[in-house]
Amino acid sequence: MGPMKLIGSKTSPYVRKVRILFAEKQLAYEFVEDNVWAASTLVGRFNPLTKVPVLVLDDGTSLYDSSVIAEYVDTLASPPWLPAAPLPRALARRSEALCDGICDAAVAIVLERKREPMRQDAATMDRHRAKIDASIAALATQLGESPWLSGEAPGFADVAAGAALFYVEFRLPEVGWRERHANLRRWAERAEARSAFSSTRPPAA
Ligand SMILES: N[C@@H](CCC(=O)N[C@@H](CS)C(=O)NCC(=O)O)C(=O)O
Repeated sequence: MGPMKLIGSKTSPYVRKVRILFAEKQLAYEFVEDNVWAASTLVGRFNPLTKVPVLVLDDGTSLYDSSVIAEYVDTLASPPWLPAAPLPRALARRSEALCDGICDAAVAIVLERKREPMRQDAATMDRHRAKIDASIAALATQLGESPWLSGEAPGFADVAAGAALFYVEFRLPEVGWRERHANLRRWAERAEARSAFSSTRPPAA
């Protein structure tokens, strides 16, 4: 049985969510780097949406998107990071949806900024920025004075938040969430002390 192959890039926050979970669970996989924006990308062979991450299993089955992959990976090694009870599980998935939404809004701004200045839509960028600010404020409220979003120990929500918040800091440093939310800054320091987070940092641009 060959190792699972994770196709993605080191800068994608959705890919990083899966990489953090793999590392926390100490599961082996092969990381296949692919630039989904390049004409030569092979991702379309595995995901008709041509988006990363894709997880290719040893029988050739491909899984996407990142939330499907994360839930699958979580089932491969105990203890589970997603709670089993219905409402805690739904709330952990909600945190993931919130964090993925932060990533979607941040990616949209990054892509808009790559367009010619004349073609950039300020109103659209403002809408995305407002979603990011409100969602990060919601994460700060959810965290409160707990060490982790998931409570006393890190869990699924923390993995998703790590991918989203550190991506925002990487691409949109002006958001300044560390300065605005002292509890998120302390959370970030805890997360960065874990090798699953520090070893998956995007390379300096
Ligand atoms: N909802 C998807 C989003 C994945 C996604 O948008 N990935 C970006 C990379 S950061 C991508 O592949 N974009 C290529 C495209 O949109 O054509 C997931 O969670 O996996």
